[in-house]
Amino acid sequence: MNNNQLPMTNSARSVGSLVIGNWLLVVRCFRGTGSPACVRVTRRGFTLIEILMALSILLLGVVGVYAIFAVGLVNHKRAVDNTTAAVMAGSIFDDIAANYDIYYFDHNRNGRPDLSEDVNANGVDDWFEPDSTGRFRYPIPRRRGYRYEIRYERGIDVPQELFVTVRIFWEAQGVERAESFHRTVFIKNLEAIDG
Ligand SMILES: [Ca+2]
Ligand SMILES: [Ca+2]
Repeated sequence: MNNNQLPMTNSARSVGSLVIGNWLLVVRCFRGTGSPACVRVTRRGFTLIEILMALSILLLGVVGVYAIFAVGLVNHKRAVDNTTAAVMAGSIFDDIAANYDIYYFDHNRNGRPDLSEDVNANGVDDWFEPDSTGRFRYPIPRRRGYRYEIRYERGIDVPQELFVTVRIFWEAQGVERAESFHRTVFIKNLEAIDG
């Protein structure tokens, strides 16, 4: 048994010491302390096994870097989406404060702008539907790929106080995402406008 294993063990050792010895010589070469043996080794070049090992190590590194890069891209997209949604919500709040009596009134008091309701019952808020000429009927803030809904709650003590919730929707990687934003907007003559 031992006699059978001995040659293999010695062979493995000699291969191992040969590889280590070669690398030491290569290192010496780079340090400028070359010897005839060094010159011989470097002239020999690399074996296929050595090239495959080097390529494997390189591949592992590249895969790792690519994975980090991919995660970074996803996070970047998410940050851009969230920022876009926040900017859009801000412009909607400002538009409500400025144009409540024209585009955002809630005469039927159901907690959402009358013009945003689905009067023709086709599942799409009416102000997101273009008219026959392809133009949107109301100059509400919009951005391609995003949609939103507006909800109102009225203050009890202050008659011109409107608590507005804007919910922004968009699609990312095939999944619908949503973010809610809240702001209290003061509308002069709120009660008079909504009757
Ligand atoms: Ca309404
Ligand atoms: Ca509709």
